[in-house]
Amino acid sequence: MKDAVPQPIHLVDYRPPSHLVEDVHLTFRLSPKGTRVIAKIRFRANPEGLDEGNLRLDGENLRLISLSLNGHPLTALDYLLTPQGLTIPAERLPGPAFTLCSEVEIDPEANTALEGLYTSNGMFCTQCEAEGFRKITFYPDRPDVMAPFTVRIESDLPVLLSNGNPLASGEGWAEWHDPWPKPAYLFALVAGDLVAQSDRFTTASGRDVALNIWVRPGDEDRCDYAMDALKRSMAWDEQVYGREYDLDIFNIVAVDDFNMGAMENKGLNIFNSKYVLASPETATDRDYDWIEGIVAHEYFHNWTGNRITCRDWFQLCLKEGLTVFRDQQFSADMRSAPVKRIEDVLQLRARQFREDGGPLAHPVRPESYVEINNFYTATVYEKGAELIRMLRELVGPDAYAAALDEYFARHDGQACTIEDWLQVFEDVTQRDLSQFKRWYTQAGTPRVSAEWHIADGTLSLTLRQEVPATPGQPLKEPALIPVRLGMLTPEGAEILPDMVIELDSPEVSRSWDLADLAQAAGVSVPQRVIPSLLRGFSAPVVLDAALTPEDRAVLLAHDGDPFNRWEAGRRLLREALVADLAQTRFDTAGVIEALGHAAGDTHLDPAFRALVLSLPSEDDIAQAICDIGLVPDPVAIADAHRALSARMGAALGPLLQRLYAENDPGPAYSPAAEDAGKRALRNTALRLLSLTGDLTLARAQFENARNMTDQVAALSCLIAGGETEAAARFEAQWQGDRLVMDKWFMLQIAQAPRDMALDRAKALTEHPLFDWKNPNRFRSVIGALGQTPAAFHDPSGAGYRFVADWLIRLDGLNPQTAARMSTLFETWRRYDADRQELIRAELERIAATEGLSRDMSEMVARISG
Ligand code: 0A1
Ligand code: ZN
Repeated sequence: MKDAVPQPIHLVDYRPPSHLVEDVHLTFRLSPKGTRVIAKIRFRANPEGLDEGNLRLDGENLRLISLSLNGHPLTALDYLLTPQGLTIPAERLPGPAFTLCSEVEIDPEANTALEGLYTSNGMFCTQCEAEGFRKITFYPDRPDVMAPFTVRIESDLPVLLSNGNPLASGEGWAEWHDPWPKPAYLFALVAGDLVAQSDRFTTASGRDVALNIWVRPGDEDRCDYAMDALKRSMAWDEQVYGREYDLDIFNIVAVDDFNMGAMENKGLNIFNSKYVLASPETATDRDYDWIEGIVAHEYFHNWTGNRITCRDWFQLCLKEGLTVFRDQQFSADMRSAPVKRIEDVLQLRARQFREDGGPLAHPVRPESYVEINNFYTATVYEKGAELIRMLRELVGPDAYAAALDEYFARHDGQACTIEDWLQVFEDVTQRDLSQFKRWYTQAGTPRVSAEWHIADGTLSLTLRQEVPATPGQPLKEPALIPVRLGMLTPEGAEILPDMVIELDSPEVSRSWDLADLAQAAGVSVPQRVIPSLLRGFSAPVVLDAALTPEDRAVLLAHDGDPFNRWEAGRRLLREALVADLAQTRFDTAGVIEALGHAAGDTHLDPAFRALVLSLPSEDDIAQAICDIGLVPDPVAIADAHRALSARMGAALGPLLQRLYAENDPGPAYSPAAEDAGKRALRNTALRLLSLTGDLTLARAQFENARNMTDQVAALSCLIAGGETEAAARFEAQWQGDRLVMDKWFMLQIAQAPRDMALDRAKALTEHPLFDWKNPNRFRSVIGALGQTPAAFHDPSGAGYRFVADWLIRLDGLNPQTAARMSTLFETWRRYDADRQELIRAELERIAATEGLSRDMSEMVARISG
């Protein structure tokens, strides 16, 4: 029998809690199969509670041992127990204030979902966001109930950690107290045989903070970078946002089995070990980037998420959008800002635009959900961050800073909404933001089109917008879109001072006297102009502007805005690929030459030049083919992609050889931006050269590589070139290292010649190190196949079947990770009727699986549409 269909939860149904929590005392008697949790919770009635005053506590998979109220034991007649929780009717409560004590037993070892308290390699750890705390004890597990926690842990394990400051400890026990009221989703506990790399930080007001990164013995020499990133984050948040840390200790723990990247638990951040551990030999520059960004992200949550949290889960973007924006600002300050912006936009387009254009499209603040874990999406996170960026663009950096000061002052210690957030901006700027708010409530990526012409000495520009229909939202209102722009002459001179036009209706026009512009810019009056639109990617929209390839080449060579410079080259590459696939004429040779010029310009940052030479992804091309009304063929796209790379490798051969030779940062490895940029450029050159079929350089680099960035780059080229020996040697070298072996699994699929990837993936699932219960390993094999379009979309349907089989299997064990990966199917309507039929059959097979999780049922239903 299938469970009853889970009912959606709606934002409009929000009601304040009936009771608030004064404080919580928890005792954990840890044991892998039977952990006892004793909770003593002081409640008081919420004066703002609207219901009849029953006490409703969430609780799942808990074996109730005992329950008492103000010291009096309760019997089964005093409460109602269901699989979702426990209710004590108002008439059984002793008054508005009372203390509830409960004892429950849980089984951490059987917890394969990795939500609540679980074990990983002999260590205990927790993951409570979004609704994991209810798997630990009976509690009002909702973010608007905030309380100080005191925790006692009893265990023989040597390291026992929880939130806040240490209170006391002895042989086999430790006590922690967190004075800052917090919702249960920020609770954390860790117990294990761990070692720390330790340091200290003194805050601006002189608080001495102990910093620890806890890892398994043997990993302690791989924490330097995470520690360095943490200290830089703490200093940056003081300098840029005036935010200081507020406890005596800050702990980070690395765990191998983790569903997501990391978690911002108060004072005790828990990380997927992939985002903590790094050494030059085992981690790539990209890994270092991720570690820096994620350490910062979790740390910044201390103020945006923990001190000010969300009223309910519909407000998730309140903490996530703002914290992503803050971590993006931090990384931009640590590295090259334009390169960081390009990388962020690449991610946004690859993940969020893809989501927004398909059956899973939802507003940044959704209005309903079945399973909240399914809404930790690129839309909530990345588009959420874009909204903060636009707001800052619209009000200006000074008003933004003033608004943030006011936000922290007004709402510290509260659980807030998007309305609270926008109200602060309205109060500080006196600006009506009701139209801007549509960005939070309307799904879909707006399309902006531009037309311009010169007549009678006047330059006119018209911008138009359209917000496409999305599931459940057929009609949209115009959004408020900040379009930053400039204008160039055909010779590449800037003729219009950089400005922002607020596109706030379906159509907005501006005009300028061309002679005035020319005079101010000190150039002669041009016959035509080339607009540089959406500079810095000032809004998350798709831009249609009728620029010719020649116009784009001018922007690539001269645009004063680095983002648009890169964008021009990227559009040219995309047009070349689309023309090849659609068999239309296009001057690809001219494009390659223009890209070569930019890549060879030594005044430009090497990291930027590497981005100029990199091709759009196969998935981007599929989307671009759809946009011109054709049906993408993933196999043809893979071939065209490879052919264009090879053509670039051949046409730019001498330049690429030179870039390779000139950008060697030398034998000492530094993860800092300058050296990483050189390696990026060098390895991009290596890739293009190798795809011409000449693997000499790649072989030499593989032999001599002294860091993982260079080793992986060389290995990728060799695998793509059909050589298998290098992969075997890599395996022999690294088989004892879990994180490096994740790369090995992934590369053999993602880099394989397209007709070999699926067989490889199947074979790798038989490998003794394929531990499918570990989310990282599962993603590096099943996820890798799903992200290799030509193999996943194999016309036989075997790729779809492979992924669906494994999703069904994983769903029985770890619904959250399985459901997240079902998004591999989200673009299915792009493809031809045969492929659609094959995918539909797999979606139906998943949906019909006995005992399917709520997570997966919701996802498959939404994807199927
Ligand atoms: N809040 C964390 C990420 C996170 C989200 C959900 C989780 O379980 C459903 C776990 C972690 C962050 O933004 O870093
Ligand atoms: Zn976050």
